Amino acid sequence: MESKLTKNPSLLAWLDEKVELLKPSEIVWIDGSKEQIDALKAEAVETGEMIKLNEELLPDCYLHRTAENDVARVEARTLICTTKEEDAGPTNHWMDPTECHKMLDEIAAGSYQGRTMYIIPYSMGPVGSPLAKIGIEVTDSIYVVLNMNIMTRVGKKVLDVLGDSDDWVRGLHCKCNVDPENRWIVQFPEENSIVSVNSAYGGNVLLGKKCFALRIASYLGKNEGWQAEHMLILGLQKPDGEIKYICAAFPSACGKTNLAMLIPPEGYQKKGYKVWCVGDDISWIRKGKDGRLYAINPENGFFGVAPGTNMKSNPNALKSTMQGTIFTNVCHNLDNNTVWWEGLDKNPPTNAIDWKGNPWNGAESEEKGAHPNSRFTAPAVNCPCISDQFENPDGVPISAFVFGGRREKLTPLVYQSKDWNHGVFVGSIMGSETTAAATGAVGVVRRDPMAMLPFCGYNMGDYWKHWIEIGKTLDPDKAPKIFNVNWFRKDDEGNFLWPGFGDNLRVLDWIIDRCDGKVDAQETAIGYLPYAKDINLEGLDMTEEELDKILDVDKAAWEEELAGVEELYAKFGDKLPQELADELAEVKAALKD
Ligand code: SAT
Ligand code: MN
Repeated sequence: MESKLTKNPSLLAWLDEKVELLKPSEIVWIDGSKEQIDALKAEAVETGEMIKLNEELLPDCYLHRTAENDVARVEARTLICTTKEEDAGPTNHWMDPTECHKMLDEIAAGSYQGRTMYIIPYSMGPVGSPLAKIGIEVTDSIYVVLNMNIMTRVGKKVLDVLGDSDDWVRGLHCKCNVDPENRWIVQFPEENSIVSVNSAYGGNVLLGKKCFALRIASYLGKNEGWQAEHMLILGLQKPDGEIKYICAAFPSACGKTNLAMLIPPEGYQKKGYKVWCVGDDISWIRKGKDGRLYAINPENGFFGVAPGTNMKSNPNALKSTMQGTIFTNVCHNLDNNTVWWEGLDKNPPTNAIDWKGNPWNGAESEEKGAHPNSRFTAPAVNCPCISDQFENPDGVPISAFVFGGRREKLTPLVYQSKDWNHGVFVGSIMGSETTAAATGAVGVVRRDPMAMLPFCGYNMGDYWKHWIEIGKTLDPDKAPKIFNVNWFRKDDEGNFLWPGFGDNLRVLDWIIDRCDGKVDAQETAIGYLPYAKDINLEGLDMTEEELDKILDVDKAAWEEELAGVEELYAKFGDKLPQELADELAEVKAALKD
């Protein structure tokens, strides 16, 4: 017999409905105890769902492989179901909620037969924090339970905080038979609910992450006067010991995790610079009593891209994966029962199993050992540079918002917006070359406003309006300054023009100096750009002239870019805030000067 962990009436009624629909053979409440989690790990190993890795080299670490057709988020099958189609907006896929429930019920009906229903109570944000929110995920996958246990705060303590309230996000996941033709990831913002069927891949099934913490939360934030953003949070400690916090938005697989855990270049380290990681993917942001904006990271772990992570690119991330981590779709080194991925080191294993489960010899194979979107799920506490503010229920005060994308040409290394509304414009025109984090073509430029295109739970026109409204409530002296960065500029031969990684600190340093009013900048048509002399190049094999090449504004190319922005804006009709239309007109006029 299941032992229920709560008497919450709305929760018990909802669960009764789900049991009726899904017909599980067994029901297990996740209480968050170590004994229960350990037993589930053992069970997953026994059934082959996870492989236990070398206990000495990677204690408490596991490997999991998803189905070959189930390795990334599926945006075309991700729906926002609002009563009115217009409320989902032109950049989301929409279906009528009643119709969609009917379709999903038919897919889910009876799908738990012979399986266990796991009930996961979880908190996004420190348990009990005024900025936190509670969700319940029902799933038939142990892998989901174990990942949620890393990515969120899970267990009985969450139900104790919830009490009898019905303010919680309903999340249903049914693995079914991972049929791509019947795969749907559906948000019902008006019902505070999420349904995900026929997938077992991270972003589609760890419902606390993109589905709740971005899509549902962005909608809640609009109604409740706060913001859910696809942003990392880092603290930059200056030599005097003061720490300034930055939130930065980049599309998936553009280096948010690397930036959030950055190790300063040697010269900077010697001076006493340090970077502290508060979060690597999502920020929940709200105005504090002192009138400044405060952010928390609602997550409790990192769901990071494995390929390219190494001791040079991100030693802190790599160290975070050394225990208590679940690896998904990486390569299995049979010689020592550890894991490997492209870009980990130059010694691919020769006696290995690739992400598809086939024998693999890294010395000979043309195929990749790990999937390009293979991931590690690592506990945040493992991170050597985790901020001491990570558990602060009130969050950290934000000095700067930074937007950015992956652009080989055009966008300069860094520029600052002229004011808040212009900053909202800068975020809204973000474009980035696509990556393996979502299914579809890789490497084509798509507009991805605020890196929220796949994650905004309502009409993006209204979302921009919300940004503008937030700005109106802020004293300009207290509002974060807004910037745009691009680490990915290349020359015509395809070589990167900026070293990136730890050297990005040089740019963050300029950003904080701008926030503190300590450094001048040149006014251009697109915003304030640094003078090359003000970016510290000490210790870099780079001249000011070379730097100048990525601190340029090619007016003709920008006019072309803005034509693409106009196309995007046109989709929103009268939902486009007048403020953004005005900003666009102003930049266009300035480019003509
Ligand atoms: O798979 S996730 O959506 O969680 C990761 C990402 O795409 O950023
Ligand atoms: Mn992300």
